[in-house]
Amino acid sequence: MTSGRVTRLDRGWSTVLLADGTTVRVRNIGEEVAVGDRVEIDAAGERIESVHERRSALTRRNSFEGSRAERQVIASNIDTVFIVHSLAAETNERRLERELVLAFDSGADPGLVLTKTDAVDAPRIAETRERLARIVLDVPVITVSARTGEGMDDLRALVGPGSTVAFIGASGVGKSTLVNALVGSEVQRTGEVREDDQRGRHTTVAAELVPLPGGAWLLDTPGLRAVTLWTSERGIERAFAEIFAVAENCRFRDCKHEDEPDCAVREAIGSGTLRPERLTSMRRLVAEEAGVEEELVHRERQSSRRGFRRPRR
Ligand SMILES: Nc1nc2c(ncn2[C@@H]2O[C@H](COP(=O)(O)OP(=O)(O)OP(=O)(O)O)[C@@H](O)[C@H]2O)c(=O)[nH]1
Ligand SMILES: [Mg+2]
Ligand SMILES: [Zn+2]
Repeated sequence: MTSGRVTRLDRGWSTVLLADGTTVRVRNIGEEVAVGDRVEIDAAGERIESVHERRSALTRRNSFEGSRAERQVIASNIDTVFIVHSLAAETNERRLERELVLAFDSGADPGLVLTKTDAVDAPRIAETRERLARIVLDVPVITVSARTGEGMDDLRALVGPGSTVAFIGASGVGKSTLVNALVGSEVQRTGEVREDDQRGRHTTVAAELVPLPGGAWLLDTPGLRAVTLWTSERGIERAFAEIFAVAENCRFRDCKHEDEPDCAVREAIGSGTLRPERLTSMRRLVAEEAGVEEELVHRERQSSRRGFRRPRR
């Protein structure tokens, strides 16, 4: 048996990088495989025999309207997830909140990278940083330009030797360009953004793991059209930590912050120390994850009635 790490997936086939630096393409029969997985390949070198337990996994709900909830592991065994937003485009704060929950839920540490400093002026950078810092709280924020190299050393400093870092974000924000800048060559194809709204064209179509000379790994992902959540471990609590901190002082442990007496969260909103849209966002995300949870429980009941195995989560 040979051990290796999955660097990309194509319809049932995995590309696996082996310890000697060579890659092989093998079938993933029977095993659910994600980019970033550490795997064992069978003696014949034809298929993946087992997948090592994941230290962390970026997991989202993969489904379109009306279809049932399916789990999609975007990438695994990541140490740091960089959430990438472009300073040259309107920053979508609600999207950022979702990405943070996704990142925290993965078990990796998030960082926020604001790209394209060369395309905007200093006041715009300062204003955006300040506005987004109120959402990301203690998460480190760095501003970079892959074009001029500004801030790239700050980013490099967050990529520890031997660690795996992933870049997630909307199409066109500059994820692949960052990966290329860090690697020092054009390993990832990049694409122009539309002039009017700065949207990208989904140039990267599959997650891909790129090894760095220093032993670190970079994971480029396709721009996620929708950041859909799977069931949470602790992501929401961490992404909305300021609300949970205030809620410690609500009279009731299970306070919903609706019409209960002595609700510290409503008081904080009333006095202006907590922004109401944060509570609204949190509720929306809690409801979304509860929906997935409910569907899974429902499905489990149905399948146990039919004598099926419980779906893996
Ligand atoms: N001005 C400027 N443009 C940049 C910078 N980084 C990336 N771009 C441009 O932004 C566009 C999109 O970059 P990509 O790296 O392809 O974006 P992506 O996030 O990988 O997009 P998808 O693969 O579609 O998800 C390209 O035209 C890049 O040249 C930067 O630092 N400054
Ligand atoms: Mg890309
Ligand atoms: Zn309350």
